[in-house]
Amino acid sequence: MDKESLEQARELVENANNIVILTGAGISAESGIPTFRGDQGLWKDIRPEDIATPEAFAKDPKFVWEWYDLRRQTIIEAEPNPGHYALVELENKKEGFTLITQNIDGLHKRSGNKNIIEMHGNIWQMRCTKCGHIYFDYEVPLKQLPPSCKKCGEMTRPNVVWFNEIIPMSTIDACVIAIDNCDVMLIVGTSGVVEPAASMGLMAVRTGKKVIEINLDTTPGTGLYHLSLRGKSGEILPEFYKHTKGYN
Ligand code: BV8
Ligand code: ZN
Repeated sequence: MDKESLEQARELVENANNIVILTGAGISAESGIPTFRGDQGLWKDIRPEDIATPEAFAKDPKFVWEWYDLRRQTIIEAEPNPGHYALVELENKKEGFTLITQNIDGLHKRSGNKNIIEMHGNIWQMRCTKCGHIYFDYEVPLKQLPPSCKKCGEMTRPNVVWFNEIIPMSTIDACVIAIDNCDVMLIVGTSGVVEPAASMGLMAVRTGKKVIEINLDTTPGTGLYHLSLRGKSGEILPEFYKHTKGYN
Protein backbone atom coordinates (compact mmCIF):
# COMPACT_ATOMS: atom_id res chain seq x y z
CA MET A 1 0.00 0.00 0.00
CA ASP A 2 1.52 3.34 -0.98
CA LYS A 3 3.01 5.42 1.81
CA GLU A 4 1.79 8.67 0.29
CA SER A 5 -1.91 7.65 0.55
CA LEU A 6 -1.38 6.34 4.09
CA GLU A 7 0.21 9.65 5.10
CA GLN A 8 -2.70 11.59 3.55
CA ALA A 9 -5.21 9.35 5.32
CA ARG A 10 -3.39 9.73 8.64
CA GLU A 11 -3.50 13.52 8.33
CA LEU A 12 -7.21 13.53 7.50
CA VAL A 13 -8.03 11.24 10.45
CA GLU A 14 -5.75 13.22 12.78
CA ASN A 15 -7.37 16.55 11.89
CA ALA A 16 -10.98 15.36 11.80
CA ASN A 17 -13.22 16.45 14.67
CA ASN A 18 -16.07 14.13 13.82
CA ILE A 19 -15.52 10.73 12.25
CA VAL A 20 -17.83 7.92 11.10
CA ILE A 21 -16.61 4.38 10.59
CA LEU A 22 -18.52 1.78 8.57
CA THR A 23 -17.25 -1.76 9.03
CA GLY A 24 -18.00 -5.07 7.36
CA ALA A 25 -16.90 -8.67 7.78
CA GLY A 26 -13.35 -7.87 6.64
CA ILE A 27 -12.44 -6.17 9.94
CA SER A 28 -13.13 -9.46 11.74
CA ALA A 29 -11.29 -11.65 9.21
CA GLU A 30 -7.96 -11.32 11.11
CA SER A 31 -9.81 -12.53 14.22
CA GLY A 32 -10.50 -15.77 12.38
CA ILE A 33 -14.14 -15.09 11.51
CA PRO A 34 -14.78 -15.99 7.86
CA THR A 35 -16.14 -13.26 5.61
CA PHE A 36 -19.23 -13.79 3.50
CA ARG A 37 -17.94 -13.43 -0.02
CA GLY A 38 -14.59 -13.98 -1.61
CA ASP A 39 -12.47 -17.13 -1.68
CA GLN A 40 -11.64 -17.23 2.04
CA GLY A 41 -15.36 -17.09 2.89
CA LEU A 42 -16.37 -20.16 4.91
CA TRP A 43 -19.82 -20.24 3.46
CA LYS A 44 -18.68 -21.32 0.00
CA ASP A 45 -21.48 -23.85 -0.29
CA ILE A 46 -24.10 -21.61 1.32
CA ARG A 47 -25.04 -18.22 -0.12
CA PRO A 48 -25.95 -15.91 2.80
CA GLU A 49 -28.68 -14.52 0.56
CA ASP A 50 -30.30 -17.99 0.53
CA ILE A 51 -30.16 -18.83 4.23
CA ALA A 52 -30.23 -15.46 6.02
CA THR A 53 -33.85 -14.88 4.97
CA PRO A 54 -37.31 -15.10 6.60
CA GLU A 55 -38.32 -17.59 3.91
CA ALA A 56 -35.48 -20.00 4.75
CA PHE A 57 -36.35 -19.70 8.44
CA ALA A 58 -40.05 -20.32 7.84
CA LYS A 59 -39.20 -23.37 5.72
CA ASP A 60 -36.68 -24.94 8.12
CA PRO A 61 -35.97 -23.00 11.33
CA LYS A 62 -33.73 -25.79 12.68
CA PHE A 63 -31.46 -25.70 9.61
CA VAL A 64 -31.10 -21.90 9.83
CA TRP A 65 -30.41 -22.13 13.58
CA GLU A 66 -27.73 -24.79 12.93
CA TRP A 67 -25.95 -22.24 10.70
CA TYR A 68 -26.13 -19.54 13.36
CA ASP A 69 -25.09 -21.96 16.10
CA LEU A 70 -22.01 -22.89 14.00
CA ARG A 71 -21.16 -19.21 13.53
CA ARG A 72 -21.63 -18.55 17.28
CA GLN A 73 -19.15 -21.37 18.00
CA THR A 74 -16.60 -19.70 15.69
CA ILE A 75 -17.20 -16.19 17.03
CA ILE A 76 -17.01 -17.14 20.73
CA GLU A 77 -13.41 -18.35 20.11
CA ALA A 78 -12.45 -15.19 18.25
CA GLU A 79 -10.59 -12.28 19.85
CA PRO A 80 -10.74 -8.66 18.67
CA ASN A 81 -7.69 -7.83 16.51
CA PRO A 82 -5.50 -4.66 16.32
CA GLY A 83 -7.98 -3.19 13.82
CA HIS A 84 -10.80 -3.36 16.39
CA TYR A 85 -8.59 -1.88 19.12
CA ALA A 86 -7.42 0.95 16.86
CA LEU A 87 -11.08 2.02 16.54
CA VAL A 88 -11.34 2.14 20.35
CA GLU A 89 -8.28 4.44 20.39
CA LEU A 90 -9.95 6.58 17.77
CA GLU A 91 -13.19 6.86 19.74
CA ASN A 92 -11.22 7.91 22.83
CA LYS A 93 -9.46 10.68 20.90
CA LYS A 94 -12.26 12.14 18.81
CA GLU A 95 -14.92 14.66 19.78
CA GLY A 96 -17.44 13.03 17.47
CA PHE A 97 -17.28 9.31 16.74
CA THR A 98 -19.91 6.88 15.38
CA LEU A 99 -19.17 3.26 14.51
CA ILE A 100 -21.71 1.76 12.09
CA THR A 101 -21.21 -1.97 11.69
CA GLN A 102 -22.80 -4.53 9.40
CA ASN A 103 -21.25 -7.24 11.54
CA ILE A 104 -23.35 -9.22 14.00
CA ASP A 105 -20.35 -10.76 15.84
CA GLY A 106 -20.30 -8.22 18.68
CA LEU A 107 -16.49 -7.80 18.48
CA HIS A 108 -16.64 -3.99 18.43
CA LYS A 109 -18.50 -4.01 21.75
CA ARG A 110 -16.11 -6.60 23.17
CA SER A 111 -13.07 -4.52 22.17
CA GLY A 112 -14.50 -1.48 23.99
CA ASN A 113 -16.15 0.84 21.47
CA LYS A 114 -19.20 2.63 22.87
CA ASN A 115 -21.07 4.57 20.18
CA ILE A 116 -21.94 1.62 17.95
CA ILE A 117 -24.85 1.17 15.53
CA GLU A 118 -25.23 -2.59 14.87
CA MET A 119 -27.32 -2.07 11.74
CA HIS A 120 -27.76 -5.80 11.03
CA GLY A 121 -28.35 -6.82 14.64
CA ASN A 122 -26.38 -9.07 16.98
CA ILE A 123 -25.88 -12.85 16.80
CA TRP A 124 -25.88 -13.10 20.64
CA GLN A 125 -29.42 -11.76 20.91
CA MET A 126 -32.50 -13.99 20.63
CA ARG A 127 -35.87 -12.58 19.58
CA CYS A 128 -39.08 -14.44 20.32
CA THR A 129 -41.20 -15.10 17.22
CA LYS A 130 -44.35 -14.91 19.39
CA CYS A 131 -43.99 -12.33 22.19
CA GLY A 132 -41.08 -10.36 20.68
CA HIS A 133 -39.00 -10.63 23.85
CA ILE A 134 -35.31 -9.84 23.06
CA TYR A 135 -32.52 -11.09 25.30
CA PHE A 136 -28.84 -12.06 25.17
CA ASP A 137 -28.02 -15.78 25.29
CA TYR A 138 -24.33 -16.81 25.07
CA GLU A 139 -24.88 -20.58 25.32
CA VAL A 140 -22.48 -22.37 22.87
CA PRO A 141 -23.32 -24.79 21.42
CA LEU A 142 -27.05 -24.27 21.82
CA LYS A 143 -28.57 -27.32 23.52
CA GLN A 144 -31.96 -26.92 21.85
CA LEU A 145 -32.47 -25.87 18.20
CA PRO A 146 -34.57 -23.79 17.63
CA PRO A 147 -34.18 -22.29 21.15
CA SER A 148 -37.34 -21.51 23.16
CA CYS A 149 -38.15 -18.04 24.43
CA LYS A 150 -37.05 -17.57 28.05
CA LYS A 151 -40.30 -15.70 28.69
CA CYS A 152 -43.11 -17.57 26.90
CA GLY A 153 -41.48 -20.76 25.68
CA GLU A 154 -42.24 -20.16 22.00
CA MET A 155 -39.63 -20.41 19.20
CA THR A 156 -36.97 -17.70 18.98
CA ARG A 157 -34.97 -16.39 15.99
CA PRO A 158 -31.61 -14.65 15.92
CA ASN A 159 -32.14 -10.90 16.47
CA VAL A 160 -30.49 -10.02 13.17
CA VAL A 161 -31.75 -8.33 9.97
CA TRP A 162 -32.16 -10.91 7.20
CA PHE A 163 -32.14 -10.19 3.48
CA ASN A 164 -35.41 -8.62 2.36
CA GLU A 165 -36.14 -7.51 5.90
CA ILE A 166 -36.48 -3.84 6.65
CA ILE A 167 -33.81 -2.15 8.74
CA PRO A 168 -35.65 -0.03 11.35
CA MET A 169 -35.97 3.60 10.19
CA SER A 170 -34.55 4.76 13.53
CA THR A 171 -31.34 2.86 12.72
CA ILE A 172 -31.13 4.31 9.21
CA ASP A 173 -31.80 7.82 10.58
CA ALA A 174 -29.01 7.45 13.14
CA CYS A 175 -26.59 6.43 10.37
CA VAL A 176 -27.63 9.32 8.09
CA ILE A 177 -27.36 11.90 10.89
CA ALA A 178 -23.90 10.61 11.85
CA ILE A 179 -22.69 10.77 8.24
CA ASP A 180 -24.23 14.22 7.82
CA ASN A 181 -22.30 15.53 10.83
CA CYS A 182 -18.92 13.97 10.08
CA ASP A 183 -15.81 15.40 8.39
CA VAL A 184 -14.24 12.04 7.55
CA MET A 185 -15.72 8.58 6.94
CA LEU A 186 -13.65 5.38 7.05
CA ILE A 187 -15.11 2.35 5.23
CA VAL A 188 -13.35 -0.76 6.48
CA GLY A 189 -13.54 -4.35 5.21
CA THR A 190 -16.81 -4.37 3.31
CA SER A 191 -17.38 -5.54 -0.26
CA GLY A 192 -20.00 -2.82 -0.75
CA VAL A 193 -22.61 -5.25 -2.03
CA VAL A 194 -25.34 -5.16 0.61
CA GLU A 195 -27.78 -2.26 0.70
CA PRO A 196 -28.46 0.12 2.34
CA ALA A 197 -24.94 0.03 3.89
CA ALA A 198 -23.34 -0.04 0.43
CA SER A 199 -24.78 3.41 -0.44
CA MET A 200 -23.56 5.14 2.71
CA GLY A 201 -20.11 5.89 1.32
CA LEU A 202 -21.64 7.50 -1.75
CA MET A 203 -23.92 9.57 0.50
CA ALA A 204 -20.83 10.86 2.32
CA VAL A 205 -19.04 11.67 -0.96
CA ARG A 206 -22.11 13.55 -2.24
CA THR A 207 -22.21 15.69 0.92
CA GLY A 208 -18.56 16.66 0.61
CA LYS A 209 -17.04 14.37 3.26
CA LYS A 210 -13.59 12.85 2.84
CA VAL A 211 -14.14 9.09 2.46
CA ILE A 212 -11.27 6.66 3.02
CA GLU A 213 -11.66 2.98 2.13
CA ILE A 214 -9.54 0.24 3.70
CA ASN A 215 -9.82 -3.12 1.94
CA LEU A 216 -7.73 -5.97 0.54
CA ASP A 217 -9.47 -5.55 -2.81
CA THR A 218 -11.26 -2.90 -4.82
CA THR A 219 -15.01 -2.45 -4.33
CA PRO A 220 -17.77 -0.75 -6.37
CA GLY A 221 -17.03 2.46 -4.45
CA THR A 222 -13.24 2.46 -4.86
CA GLY A 223 -13.11 4.97 -7.71
CA LEU A 224 -15.45 7.38 -5.91
CA TYR A 225 -13.70 7.66 -2.57
CA HIS A 226 -11.06 10.24 -1.70
CA LEU A 227 -8.52 7.54 -0.77
CA SER A 228 -8.38 3.76 -1.05
CA LEU A 229 -5.81 1.99 1.11
CA ARG A 230 -5.13 -1.52 -0.09
CA GLY A 231 -4.21 -3.87 2.75
CA LYS A 232 -5.27 -5.50 6.00
CA SER A 233 -7.34 -3.37 8.38
CA GLY A 234 -5.49 -4.91 11.34
CA GLU A 235 -2.25 -3.46 9.94
CA ILE A 236 -3.48 -0.16 8.51
CA LEU A 237 -5.76 1.16 11.27
CA PRO A 238 -3.03 1.11 13.98
CA GLU A 239 -0.77 3.04 11.53
CA PHE A 240 -2.99 6.07 12.16
CA TYR A 241 -1.50 6.31 15.64
CA LYS A 242 2.12 5.23 15.23
CA HIS A 243 3.35 8.83 15.00
CA THR A 244 0.74 10.57 17.12
CA LYS A 245 2.00 12.29 20.25
CA GLY A 246 1.01 10.49 23.40
CA TYR A 247 0.22 7.21 21.65
CA ASN A 248 2.68 4.53 22.61
C1 BV8 B 1 -33.52 -3.88 2.88
C2 BV8 B 1 -27.18 -10.14 9.00
C3 BV8 B 1 -35.55 -2.90 2.29
C4 BV8 B 1 -27.51 -11.58 8.89
C5 BV8 B 1 -26.87 -9.29 6.72
C6 BV8 B 1 -30.98 -5.96 -5.64
C7 BV8 B 1 -30.06 -4.94 -5.74
C8 BV8 B 1 -29.69 -4.21 -4.62
C9 BV8 B 1 -30.23 -4.48 -3.38
C10 BV8 B 1 -31.13 -5.51 -3.28
C11 BV8 B 1 -31.51 -6.25 -4.39
N1 BV8 B 1 -32.40 -7.18 -3.97
C12 BV8 B 1 -32.60 -7.05 -2.63
C13 BV8 B 1 -31.84 -6.03 -2.21
C14 BV8 B 1 -31.73 -5.53 -0.85
C15 BV8 B 1 -30.81 -6.44 -0.04
C16 BV8 B 1 -29.43 -6.51 -0.66
O1 BV8 B 1 -28.64 -5.59 -0.52
N2 BV8 B 1 -29.13 -7.62 -1.34
C17 BV8 B 1 -27.82 -7.73 -1.96
C18 BV8 B 1 -27.20 -9.08 -1.61
C19 BV8 B 1 -27.97 -7.55 -3.46
N3 BV8 B 1 -30.74 -5.79 1.24
C20 BV8 B 1 -31.67 -6.08 2.16
O2 BV8 B 1 -32.52 -6.91 2.02
C21 BV8 B 1 -31.59 -5.22 3.42
N4 BV8 B 1 -32.92 -4.73 3.72
O3 BV8 B 1 -32.98 -3.47 1.87
O4 BV8 B 1 -34.79 -3.56 3.27
C22 BV8 B 1 -36.10 -4.00 1.39
C23 BV8 B 1 -37.06 -4.83 1.92
C24 BV8 B 1 -37.63 -5.81 1.09
C25 BV8 B 1 -37.16 -5.97 -0.24
C26 BV8 B 1 -36.12 -5.15 -0.73
C27 BV8 B 1 -35.59 -4.17 0.11
C28 BV8 B 1 -31.13 -6.03 4.61
C29 BV8 B 1 -29.71 -6.47 4.37
C30 BV8 B 1 -29.15 -7.11 5.64
C31 BV8 B 1 -28.76 -8.54 5.38
N5 BV8 B 1 -28.14 -9.10 6.59
N6 BV8 B 1 -26.33 -9.78 7.85
C32 BV8 B 1 -26.28 -12.44 9.06
O5 BV8 B 1 -25.14 -11.95 9.12
O6 BV8 B 1 -26.51 -13.67 9.16
S1 BV8 B 1 -25.83 -8.87 5.44
C33 BV8 B 1 -24.33 -9.67 5.55
O7 BV8 B 1 -23.58 -9.12 4.46
C34 BV8 B 1 -23.49 -9.36 6.77
O8 BV8 B 1 -24.07 -8.44 7.67
C35 BV8 B 1 -22.26 -8.71 6.15
O9 BV8 B 1 -21.63 -7.83 6.99
C36 BV8 B 1 -22.89 -8.04 5.03
C37 BV8 B 1 -22.09 -7.36 4.01
O10 BV8 B 1 -21.02 -8.16 3.67
P1 BV8 B 1 -19.57 -7.59 4.04
O11 BV8 B 1 -19.57 -7.19 5.47
O12 BV8 B 1 -19.20 -6.55 3.06
O13 BV8 B 1 -18.70 -8.88 3.92
P2 BV8 B 1 -18.11 -9.51 2.57
O14 BV8 B 1 -17.65 -10.88 2.89
O15 BV8 B 1 -19.08 -9.29 1.44
O16 BV8 B 1 -16.84 -8.58 2.23
C38 BV8 B 1 -15.72 -8.59 3.10
C39 BV8 B 1 -14.77 -7.54 2.55
O17 BV8 B 1 -13.66 -7.44 3.44
C40 BV8 B 1 -14.21 -7.87 1.18
O18 BV8 B 1 -14.25 -6.70 0.38
C41 BV8 B 1 -12.74 -8.27 1.46
O19 BV8 B 1 -11.88 -7.86 0.43
C42 BV8 B 1 -12.46 -7.45 2.70
N7 BV8 B 1 -11.44 -8.02 3.60
C43 BV8 B 1 -11.24 -9.32 3.92
N8 BV8 B 1 -10.24 -9.41 4.84
C44 BV8 B 1 -9.83 -8.13 5.10
C45 BV8 B 1 -10.58 -7.24 4.31
N9 BV8 B 1 -10.41 -5.91 4.32
C46 BV8 B 1 -9.45 -5.42 5.15
N10 BV8 B 1 -8.69 -6.21 5.95
C47 BV8 B 1 -8.85 -7.56 5.94
N11 BV8 B 1 -8.06 -8.32 6.72
ZN1 ZN C 1 -41.72 -15.21 23.93
